[in-house]
Amino acid sequence: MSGSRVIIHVDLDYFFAQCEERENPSLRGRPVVVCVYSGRSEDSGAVSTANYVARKYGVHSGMPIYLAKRRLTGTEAAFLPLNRSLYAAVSEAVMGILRGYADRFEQVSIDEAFLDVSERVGGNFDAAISVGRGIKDEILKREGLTCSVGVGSNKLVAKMAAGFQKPDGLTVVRPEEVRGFLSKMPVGKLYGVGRKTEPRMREMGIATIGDLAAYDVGELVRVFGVVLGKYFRNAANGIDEETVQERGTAEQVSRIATLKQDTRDLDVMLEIVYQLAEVVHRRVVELGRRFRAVAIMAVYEDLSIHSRSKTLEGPTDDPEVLRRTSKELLERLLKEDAGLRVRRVGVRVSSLEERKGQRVLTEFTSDPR
Ligand code: TTP
Ligand code: MG
Ligand code: MG
Repeated sequence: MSGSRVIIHVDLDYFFAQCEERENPSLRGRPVVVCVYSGRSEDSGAVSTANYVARKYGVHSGMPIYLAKRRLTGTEAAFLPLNRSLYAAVSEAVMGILRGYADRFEQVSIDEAFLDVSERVGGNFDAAISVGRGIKDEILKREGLTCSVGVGSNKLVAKMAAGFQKPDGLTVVRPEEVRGFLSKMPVGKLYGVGRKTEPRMREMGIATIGDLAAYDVGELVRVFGVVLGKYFRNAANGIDEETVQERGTAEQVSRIATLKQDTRDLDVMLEIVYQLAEVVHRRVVELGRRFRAVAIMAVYEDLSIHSRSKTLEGPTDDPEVLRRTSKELLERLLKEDAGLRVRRVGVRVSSLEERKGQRVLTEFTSDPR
């Protein structure tokens, strides 16, 4: 393996609406809004997605349908119900194409995926650009769809690059360009900074990703906790070690963090454990899996390592079960251990199983992994 990893992120443009345009070319050029009707009254429900013509009128995912209608008054807009089986079939075809371009492949949602191409391009970004072009051409030719592609040295940068120019974009961020690329963007654009976190950061005087990168890490940890604080710090600096992980192949997911001081205080430890549990949970959901076993581990002041684990009655992806079980295991460990202070704590889930069913409407949380 040569030095730098090369990761490609692909995200289809206005995916559901583009599928509809493809099936019905008379929609092209008109505002197209795909709706999730709640059924309560004629226009109740939310916008699933809209094409870029409709977006010019201020229509976007999540918006109430009546509001989208109001904004599109006087236009030739089409409002369409979801056609899930169409989107699922198109998604499957596209993912099949993408898989052929990757050394390692990870589908993250119905319309996006990461491709690790490090080996096939030998670490060369110019070669990766050709791969990106090849992907765009083939998806257009075979499926009649446009997508946006990002190339970067890790998943975070590749994803941000793909979002930089949409629709039909191809953006490359070389390792030496990462800082410049990120630093002037508003902090809300950073992957993981969601609707709750952004205003909080703005209050702290953090307006851009560059501001966040330069912010005192101790203060970030104090405000957001050690797990998120460090994540924000790294992400803002374009650092991300997360590997491209084939869905269905992960055996376990774990996260570990160092406590501010060695301690045996349950509450102090739980605060960190809950943060770790949240990050682990997100990752499991991202991988499309459920877990059957949970473990807690602790590294003590003498550097000995001990853990406690539990097998659940059945597979689950319930975050509350993970929290509750983690707490129970930590309490048990502290009761049974040698009484030394704890330096690091970790949370692990294993016995992962494929999660069946729809991810479409649940995968859109905007806060961190
Ligand atoms: P996205 O990739 O987030 O959005 P998009 O493909 O519609 O538009 P973009 O060009 O910006 O990528 O989501 C993929 C599909 O998931 C989208 O077409 C519809 C669905 N979706 C929802 O149903 N609800 C939502 O809130 C979002 C964001 C997406
Ligand atoms: Mg998309
Ligand atoms: Mg997407």
